Amino acid sequence: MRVGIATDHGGFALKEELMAKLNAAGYKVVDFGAYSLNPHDDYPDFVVPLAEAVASGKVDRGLAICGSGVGASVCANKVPGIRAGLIHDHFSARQGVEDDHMNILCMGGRTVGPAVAWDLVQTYLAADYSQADRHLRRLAKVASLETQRLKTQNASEEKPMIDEQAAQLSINTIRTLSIDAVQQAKSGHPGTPMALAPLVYTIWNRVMNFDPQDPIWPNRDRFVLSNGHASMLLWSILHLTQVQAVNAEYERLGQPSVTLDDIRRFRQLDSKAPGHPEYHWVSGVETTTGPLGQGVATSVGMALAQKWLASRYNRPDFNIFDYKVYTVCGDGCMMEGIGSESASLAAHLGLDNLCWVWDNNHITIEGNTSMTFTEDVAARFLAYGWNVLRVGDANDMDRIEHALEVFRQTKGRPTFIVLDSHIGYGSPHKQDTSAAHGEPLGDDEVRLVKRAYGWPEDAKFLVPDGVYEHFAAGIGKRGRDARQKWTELFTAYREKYSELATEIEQMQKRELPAGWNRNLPVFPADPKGIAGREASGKVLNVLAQNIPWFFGGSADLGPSNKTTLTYEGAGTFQAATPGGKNLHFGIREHAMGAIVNGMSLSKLRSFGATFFIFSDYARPAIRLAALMELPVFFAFTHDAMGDGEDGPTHQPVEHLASLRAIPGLVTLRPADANEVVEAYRYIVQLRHQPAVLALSRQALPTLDRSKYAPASGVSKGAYVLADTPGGKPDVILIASGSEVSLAVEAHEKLRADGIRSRVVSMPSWDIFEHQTQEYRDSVLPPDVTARVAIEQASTLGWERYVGLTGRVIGMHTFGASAPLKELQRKFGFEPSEIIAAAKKQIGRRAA
Ligand SMILES: Cc1ncc(C[n+]2csc(CCOP(=O)(O)OP(=O)(O)O)c2C)c(N)n1
Repeated sequence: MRVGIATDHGGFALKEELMAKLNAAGYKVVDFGAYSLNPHDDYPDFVVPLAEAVASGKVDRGLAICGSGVGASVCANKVPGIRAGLIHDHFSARQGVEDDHMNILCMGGRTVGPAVAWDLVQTYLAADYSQADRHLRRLAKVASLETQRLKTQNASEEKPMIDEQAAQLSINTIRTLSIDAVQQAKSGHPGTPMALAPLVYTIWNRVMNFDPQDPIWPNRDRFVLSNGHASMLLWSILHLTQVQAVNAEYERLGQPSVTLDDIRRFRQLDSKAPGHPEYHWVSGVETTTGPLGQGVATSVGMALAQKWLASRYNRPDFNIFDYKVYTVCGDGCMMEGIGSESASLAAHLGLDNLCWVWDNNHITIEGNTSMTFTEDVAARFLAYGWNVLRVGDANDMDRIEHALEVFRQTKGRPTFIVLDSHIGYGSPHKQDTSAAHGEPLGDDEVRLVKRAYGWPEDAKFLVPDGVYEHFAAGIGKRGRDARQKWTELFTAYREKYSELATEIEQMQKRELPAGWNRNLPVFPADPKGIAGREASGKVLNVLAQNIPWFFGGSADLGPSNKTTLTYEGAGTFQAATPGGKNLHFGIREHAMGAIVNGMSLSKLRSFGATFFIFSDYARPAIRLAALMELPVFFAFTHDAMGDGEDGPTHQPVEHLASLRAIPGLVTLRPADANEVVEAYRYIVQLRHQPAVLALSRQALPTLDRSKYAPASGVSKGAYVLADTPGGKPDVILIASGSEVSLAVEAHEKLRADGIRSRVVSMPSWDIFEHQTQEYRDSVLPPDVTARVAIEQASTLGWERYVGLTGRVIGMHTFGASAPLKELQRKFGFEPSEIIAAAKKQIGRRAA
């Protein structure tokens, strides 16, 4: 028997005790809340959903509790089909069922103790309706009261009934498009779209403020599909709502972003319905998802951005930014660590504009989650501080809508909705099995499913008459009205706050404000110099003042990374101070990466920071930044052996090679303070590329730029820093970061020995690779093959620049725990080693 239970604060403790006992006794218990003890909650919010579930047969019997039990019984009895009784004694608990067919037992949480309550519950659940004539007669009279009332109601509610049919038709269209697309592609994930179509329908057509005509309207509500493998949900809804395509220049193209033909060509080359949602490829996709957990974490960044934008730009009567973020996720997102990291931070920051809906279907690829995932997820989110709601039936749109309404009303914390669903809903042989997760249903099963939906069995990619119109009348109209209202509001705002309006417009196009580069420091020559991270801190503080929407923070290493914005008024971002520009991510590097991405997707210029070694922890998000072409950046300090005594756990070796391997990511390792400035100058002007800065922990000599070439060469990725006048060099020394000054020292000694050497500072392979062949040849003349590269990192890939016969002084092992000087000696990062290598190279050529 399925037993539903609900209470407000008045019976919270009793409910918990009864649930434990019911579970132990083998009943299937559905908990309708409350999920936490909140003295301000209201019993109808829990009792009515329970009563509706009893009335519709979703649960067999109900238990409703409030302080006295009176309120619970009064409101339960308002629901048609409910016969609720407030019972305090054993006799009535039995009699109420046998005579009056009672289907909800109400109790007072403050009037019966747990032992009596358990006795009442057992008695009530054990009893059966007697069906004696006189009781049937009496109940028939009671029922006729309800029938009369329903008749009058239905007469005045004819239109919603039609809407209900159109809604169902639309939902089944999403389902069948998904099924057909996966079947045609012979790959993909049909089960989750079949289950979640009502959710996505409800969010889009009933709730979200999103104008399909303008999918980049700045104040649109955001929808993130974190379980990206269910992409057919997104392609179906983008198509049915006729979301319009936009190009990279933010122009509307006057054509749908996803056509029916794209859906027919799901997962095929050039289709706008690829395997997973891809930002930058399909308009209307808010972020690229697929690696589970990235979407939920990215949505935290979007919500954080809204809070900051509202704080800076909203004014009395001008709610320029008040968008909400709706995120759909599955078990995978809940299992991944990044989901936990970001959920923890979202609650700490009180992001009440953020709603995650968890598809609680108990199925992943390998089977039932009972194998791997048995924690109480709702309790976990309660412990984080989220507002936790449950919708016990993924097909119940009213309850979904109600939960989303509760989200919109909830202040001070994000909302987590547990949505109980059936993967592969409607499939006679595959529903609730992992077979529905990631493979086509098969032709025969598709027919059976369509039959179950009341769909023409042979129809493929069918969009029935009226479906487009239904969406146009729902989200189409609501979104258009909302955007028009906002546009008018923004016009008035521009009149009154023109400077702020200009900022918003520039930000939206990823432009920089005038004077963004004023006061950038110039560092005088200094043999002692300063650390890369120190120089970076100074530059960051200038840029953050020049560019209002430029900010970020560190994963608890701000004082080491030197990323703290220290100027007056910079502030700290917290729930109570959402205008602050210093973010504290806590020790959550992976979430930091995704949050920085989410902020950038909301058009902020965002950055994150940690030690370079821990870039590994953020790497999947950095990779997505590159895939999405987002201009985020990461200030990674302690870039090599400079960590010295911390030892090999803290000394990056393979990280440069690994990040250089990410397509589109700009990796920069500046050699001195002025190169740091130039690196930032380059990065800040990027509009569609992420960047990583590898910065030294230790002081590096500030090179004398009157003697050596200017640091502006950084913008070319590599440049001739020091040369021997009068012709071709005998040997080229190529270095990055802290090794450049060693190369310069070696160069000076070689020169003194009459050897013509050239030093090339190469802070960025990526940028250098984008220069003309002519420029590259001018820096690294092809006929000078005596070459030495010096970099405190894995040598992997350096043969590209030194050739197969060149020498690379780099790392072939992990580092060690010792003072830097000793490590430099041990691993050969000394001028003498470079000189010896250079001479050998020249000798090899001569030989
Ligand atoms: C980080 C990551 N690991 C593994 C996968 C491969 N993968 C795709 S879907 C999936 C199962 C996800 O289960 P769930 O989130 O419950 O989705 P549902 O089965 O409900 O569709 C896995 C392991 C992935 N996409 N991302």
